[in-house]
Amino acid sequence: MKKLALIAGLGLALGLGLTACQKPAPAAATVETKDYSITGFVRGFQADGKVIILEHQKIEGLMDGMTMGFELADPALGKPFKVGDHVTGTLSHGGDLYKITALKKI
Ligand SMILES: [Cu+2]
Repeated sequence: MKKLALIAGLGLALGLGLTACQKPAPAAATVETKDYSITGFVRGFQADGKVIILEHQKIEGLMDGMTMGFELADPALGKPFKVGDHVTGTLSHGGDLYKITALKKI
């Protein structure tokens, strides 16, 4: 019993030692986000309305026209729209993230 407790204590000390020796996590790389204007047609919704499918026109400096899903910064942003609506809004892009931050009917 005593030996077990000693081993457990040693393990704990080692564990603590390792934790103490760990370098602080590097600061998350700063991802620069940029806003783009996006215009297109609503083609559907996914993920309980958190994602809107847009058939969008060319987004200058970002991508050609295509139909794809975009995460909505707030699911409430997509609520007023239905499939077929012509919309325009703001797309925030940073790293691998694309997020619609504003949307209105044209
Ligand atoms: Cu696209």
